[in-house]
Amino acid sequence: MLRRLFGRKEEKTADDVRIEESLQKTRSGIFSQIGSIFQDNEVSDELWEELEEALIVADVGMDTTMELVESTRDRVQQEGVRRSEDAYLILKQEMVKLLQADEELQIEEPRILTVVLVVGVNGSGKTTTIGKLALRYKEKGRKVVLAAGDTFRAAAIDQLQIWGERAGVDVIAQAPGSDPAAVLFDAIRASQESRNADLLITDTAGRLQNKFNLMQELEKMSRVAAKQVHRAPHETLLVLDASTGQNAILQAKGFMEASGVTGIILTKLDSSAKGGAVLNIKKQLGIPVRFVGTGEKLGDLAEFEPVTFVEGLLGE
Ligand SMILES: Nc1nc2c(ncn2[C@@H]2O[C@H](COP(=O)(O)OP(=O)(O)O)[C@@H](O)[C@H]2O)c(=O)[nH]1
Ligand SMILES: [Mg+2]
Repeated sequence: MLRRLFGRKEEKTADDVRIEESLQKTRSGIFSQIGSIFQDNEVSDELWEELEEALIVADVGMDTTMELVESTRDRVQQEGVRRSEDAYLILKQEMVKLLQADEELQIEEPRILTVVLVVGVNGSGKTTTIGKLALRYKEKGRKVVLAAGDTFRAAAIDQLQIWGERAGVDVIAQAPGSDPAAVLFDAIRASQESRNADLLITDTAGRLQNKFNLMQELEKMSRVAAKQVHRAPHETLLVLDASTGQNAILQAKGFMEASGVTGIILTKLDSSAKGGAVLNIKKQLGIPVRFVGTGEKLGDLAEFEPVTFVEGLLGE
């Protein structure tokens, strides 16, 4: 029903299945109770109170919960809805609206070279996700190059090289300790000249112990990209670990101030029961979720789709 309302095809894509399966832990938690709140026949004041409580417990966040309950209740009243089954559908529609991006993802826009920066704290899943993105776009016919911009640790460069090999794409790297902006400069040159690439994805460091330096480093990388390529970086994607729930949102605010984040990649959705936090991200940060990590393997990435996500949480 939700699919039809939003004009989506009924048959599921591989990404739909990945999202649905990775939501299992979240769905079987508090979200399973939301379904039962709507099982009574008639809409009542009690129902709205129970819904509010459940959403807060489900990591949706206070402001977003209030907005969601209010917009759902308003529509239920305006449209004269009585059956809770119909109110449930309205709730789902309001959730989808909350998640929808206002702009297109820039990666697939036609241009000679698209530059993407991937930022986030250590352990959030940056390098892994870059490998997954590389494979995804390579399979879509793009010529992908990776830049090893986390030069702080030798292991980080090696790790990106391993993911590059797995995905079958080139990695541009320099010695540990070199200037990440210089690595990016080289990688842009290489993409434009010898490698003839049209998509450059850049890894970055994530050591929050030295936050000021890190943010300066990221700003410098953005500036270098902008000087060499018109309007670059075209996307700056912040990787957040879904299992950190509300903390992920606080973390994001720090990065947003410095690095002009344009989209969120939420990793480890499969190993978390806190998927409800996704509903809060767009409202709190004004930035859409673009991809979700659904496992540790190369293929475990899905483009974020609000309708699939809401159906995955609350059923179809
Ligand atoms: N279950 C699961 N684990 C993930 C996912 N993405 C990354 N990881 C794991 O998170 C850990 C840190 O990943 P890494 O890419 O090294 O993070 P980085 O420090 O930000 O570059 C690794 O053990 C990954 O296998 C995901 O979507 N699901
Ligand atoms: Mg890394």
